[in-house]
Amino acid sequence: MKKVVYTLCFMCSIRCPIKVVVEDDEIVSIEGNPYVGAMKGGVCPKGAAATGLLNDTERLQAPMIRTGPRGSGQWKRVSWDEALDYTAEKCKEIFSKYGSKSAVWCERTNFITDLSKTFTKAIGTPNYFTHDALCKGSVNTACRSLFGYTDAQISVDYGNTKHIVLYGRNIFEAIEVKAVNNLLDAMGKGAKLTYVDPRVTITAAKSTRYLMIRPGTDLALNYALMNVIIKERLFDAEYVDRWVDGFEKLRTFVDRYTPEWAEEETGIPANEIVALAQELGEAKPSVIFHYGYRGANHPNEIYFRRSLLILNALMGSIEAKGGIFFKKGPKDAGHKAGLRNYSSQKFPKMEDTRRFDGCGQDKYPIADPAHGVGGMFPLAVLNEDPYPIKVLFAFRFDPLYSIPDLNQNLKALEKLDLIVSIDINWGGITWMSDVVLPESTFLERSDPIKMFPGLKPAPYRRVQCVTPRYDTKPGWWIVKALAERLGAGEYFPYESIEDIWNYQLADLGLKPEDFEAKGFVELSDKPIWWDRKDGLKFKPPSGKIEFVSSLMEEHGFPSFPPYEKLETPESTFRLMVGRCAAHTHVATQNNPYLNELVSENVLWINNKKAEALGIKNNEMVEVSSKVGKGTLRAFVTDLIHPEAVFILHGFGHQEAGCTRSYKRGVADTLLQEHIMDTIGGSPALDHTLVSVKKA
Ligand SMILES: Nc1nc2c(c(=O)[nH]1)N[C@H]1C(S)=C(S)[C@@H](COP(=O)(O)OP(=O)(O)OC[C@H]3O[C@@H](n4cnc5c(=O)[nH]c(N)nc54)[C@H](O)[C@@H]3O)O[C@H]1N2
Ligand SMILES: Nc1nc2c(c(=O)[nH]1)N[C@H]1C(S)=C(S)[C@@H](COP(=O)(O)OP(=O)(O)OC[C@H]3O[C@@H](n4cnc5c(=O)[nH]c(N)nc54)[C@H](O)[C@@H]3O)O[C@H]1N2
Ligand code: SF4
Ligand SMILES: [Mo]
Repeated sequence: MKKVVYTLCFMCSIRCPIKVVVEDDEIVSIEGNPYVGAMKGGVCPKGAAATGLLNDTERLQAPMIRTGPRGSGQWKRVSWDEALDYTAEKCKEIFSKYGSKSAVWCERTNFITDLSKTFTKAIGTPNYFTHDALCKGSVNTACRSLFGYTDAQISVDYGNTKHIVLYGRNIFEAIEVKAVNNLLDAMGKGAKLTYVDPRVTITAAKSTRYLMIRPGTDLALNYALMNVIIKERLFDAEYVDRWVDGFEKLRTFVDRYTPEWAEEETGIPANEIVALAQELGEAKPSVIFHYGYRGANHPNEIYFRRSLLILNALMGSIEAKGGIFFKKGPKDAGHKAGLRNYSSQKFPKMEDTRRFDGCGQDKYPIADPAHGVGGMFPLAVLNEDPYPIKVLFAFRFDPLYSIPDLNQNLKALEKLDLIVSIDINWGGITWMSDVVLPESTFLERSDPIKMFPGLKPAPYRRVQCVTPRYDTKPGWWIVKALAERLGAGEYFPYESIEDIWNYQLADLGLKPEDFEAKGFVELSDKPIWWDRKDGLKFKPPSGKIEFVSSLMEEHGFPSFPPYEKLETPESTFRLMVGRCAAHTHVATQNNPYLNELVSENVLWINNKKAEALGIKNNEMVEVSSKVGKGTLRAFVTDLIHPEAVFILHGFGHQEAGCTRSYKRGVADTLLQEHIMDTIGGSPALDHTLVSVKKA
């Protein structure tokens, strides 16, 4: 029998709404949800390759307990009861010695995040972190320093923009389907796209203006843009006057950063900078300086992200059509409450609230404690600071390949007494685990409902399309089963996914059946905008956008420290990393279809530099940094700045069970030094210096 299921893709964390056609328990087709116009009926290559994941014989198929040394690939297949009992016994032993705070739960935020938080609170550990700080944590902190909202609470009105500036936000390869379609629509109506990157990406190729910037110098460009915008009075004076606190401080600060000064630092001609500022001034307020997802990632990240948001504020583009907007939730749409959470129940008092990462505490006082600072994990383990960490639960996050300095990560993992991963694939962390608990894939499971705030807030639902192909379980089942064995089952008062949905929806006056027709329920018919004249709701004490941030200054961080010049020593390159349209981070390299599209990474190197080093296109080269080295093929090209080299993230897998991705290319983490933004907590993913020679 044929059926149509409206659900959410999970081949990456964008979670696009999709329509899945199923016949006799097999997937017939996957396309964009037709009720969501911006999907235009399509999905990206990874979404289309979901059946490759579903039917993969090399993915996790049953609970496993390690029998040989860590990383040897020797496993015993066990029942769920055996795996869960074993995990609980080990935990009890370890907790009796070190306390439950010795456990860390890490995850890529997902639809059971509410339940993972419930789990850590119920077992009594303050140690929970998400991928966020390793992704856009510094954007998050920058946003809160200016508006009091996180970056997750703002978004971009691509469809109505007149001019968008992207700094290494390679939107046409690091894809979000709706954003890409909306931006293409705007460009069809004449919107301009300025793209800034040391590398010519697909986005550069589609842009109206491309600026090949010296790596790591974007902040200098932005200070010069501010300089011109203020001197030539190109800003939205009425908006700035009404909504900005600290404008005079900014004016004095950027006075020294002229376009001529920036030309020397960035390599971008001064007249280009002036022309760009003038064009943006004309298009305002329908202008977007995209604040980035992860982007440049140098140690001055927090100031770079702030500079982007400040430029938006100068253009009056915050809460403007074609600019940036605040996402609205159920309350903005007139509801008394939103989805109900399990994690807001009353939990026993924690004996020790010091966190492994010092987030919101001593080490990262203003980074977001809701996500933590994941980069601190290997350091906390190795230095036993602030106390010994002994247990790791890794849920849909791979700390081995997703935190810089792979060798340091390996040492930290070796020091743990118990590693439990809840995943769908073999990967860096699953391969190093003691217990592997396989989750069903997104096509085989239902998940808790998720609220998508936005101009029209709407809860969405992921529903099971087909029966699980192997002995796997959904995350909400696994976390409850673990909690029960650790004496914390009472905080998980559900038996089925329907129980969870009904609990979540109780205050919204909705029922699970309301999601059958389209997969989501819109809480508002019209887009909700706040009134730009008097209705903007900024949260800092001044009630305004704080250029001089009270959050930062109160914690001893200056709002405008002088710009520090960046040198790349003659015989070295900045190692830049990024994504391609065919893969998700470190997770899809072994997918049969996606592996066929892109099966290994190569080293982009500038042709003149390559010539000087005697390196020819396609030859094998050795790349080395202070912390590691690797050998891969060279891609010799004039499409990259001479001071930079580039590799795709996600390759260099060492899991022998994955025959398609095993030892293909080099892991960026192997080469990357563990350098962090000391305020926002994000890793400086593009800052490491490497040298290159013929292999
Ligand atoms: N296909 C695909 N799409 C995805 C994802 C995925 O894994 N695969 N992941 C999603 C997620 S979680 C994220 S965070 C986003 C990431 O989205 P992006 O940040 O757009 O993605 P990256 O590919 O990491 O792009 C980084 C770019 O920054 C450039 N760069 C490096 N150093 C500098 C610099 O100093 N200045 C400037 N201006 N540019 C620099 C690099 O050349 C590279 O092109 O993508 C999302 N979409
Ligand atoms: N060196 C380096 N580090 C980085 C980055 C980089 O470019 N270079 N990028 C950073 C960024 S922007 C991000 S967002 C993070 C991403 O970091 P991660 O979240 O670690 O990366 P992913 O590859 O998305 O997925 C991690 C794991 O989730 C598993 N998984 C996928 N789907 C499911 C599912 O349905 N259920 C379960 N249980 N598991 C699932 C995958 O098999 C994989 O093992 O990495 C950050 N770290
Ligand atoms: S961007 Fe692609 S992989 Fe990610 S959720 Fe959307 S369709 Fe799926
Ligand atoms: Mo990310």
